[in-house]
Amino acid sequence: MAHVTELGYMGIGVKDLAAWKDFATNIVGFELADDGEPDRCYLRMDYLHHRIVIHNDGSDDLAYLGFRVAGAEEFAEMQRQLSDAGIKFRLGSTEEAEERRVLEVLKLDDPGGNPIEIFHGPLVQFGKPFHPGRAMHGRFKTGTGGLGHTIIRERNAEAAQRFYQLLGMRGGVEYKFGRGKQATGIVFMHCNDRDHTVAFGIPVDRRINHTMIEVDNLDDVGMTYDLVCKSKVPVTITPGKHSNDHMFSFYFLNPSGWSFEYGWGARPATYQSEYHPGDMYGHQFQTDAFGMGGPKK
Ligand code: MBD
Ligand code: FE
Repeated sequence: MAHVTELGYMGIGVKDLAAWKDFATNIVGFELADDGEPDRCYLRMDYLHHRIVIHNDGSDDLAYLGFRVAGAEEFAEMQRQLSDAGIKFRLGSTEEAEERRVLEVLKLDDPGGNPIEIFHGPLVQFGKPFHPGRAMHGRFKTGTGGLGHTIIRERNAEAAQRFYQLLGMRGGVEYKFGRGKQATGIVFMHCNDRDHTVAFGIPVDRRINHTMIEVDNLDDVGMTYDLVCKSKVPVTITPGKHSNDHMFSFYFLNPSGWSFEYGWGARPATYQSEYHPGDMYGHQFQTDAFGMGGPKK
């Protein structure tokens, strides 16, 4: 069975491209890359050509998630797997693969209607070392864990879990609130040592709730928190530590109105299920960050 190995890239649509370029470089620390295409620009985190594509399309929402498979064999196997399961997909043209700077790409939708791409062979630019948009103590932690993780909208969590299992991910409920018929849970799916690459099961007002990016130096979380506060960027969830991945992180709003989670210090996936009643400490909601109630004051 072929399986995806990481969230390799994501595309987002934005209303205010100028605000995004400033925010992405001067607040988050991404490197801006512009290939002279009038409708888009790219954000880098490592040697890959890009990790995020910003499309100037006005949507202020997720455009697509790009999941990587190891190579051409796995890419062929994945197509058989999807066909056997009756999942509709489309093989991208040469031009569509080149547009994403990958060797081959498939396009499909997940059960929540989120556009999904499966690819292999990203363009890696070892002649262009990552240069952060503003000073950083360390670097973004991508490696075998990929870009990071993202919480997306799914109306049917069981259908979504089956879909991501078909892509080769594993996982299930890691946060469970309440008991019996009243119980609600959040589902976390992994495909590498990152505890989760996609998660769902909370109400979200658009396709995406947040994307987590990880740094390898705790001081960058502290410095970014100060920078966010000083720049009057809204903090959505205060610094704290998650019970499942042990990430020390905080959340802040981007110019599109969904959040980035900026984290450090995660433990590897446990590869055995366990559940948690909440976080270890901190992580106070400053807004209705998960559509689960107003600010905790
Ligand atoms: C996470 O990364 C997260 O965003 C939430 C809501 C819970 C646990 C881990
Ligand atoms: Fe998260």
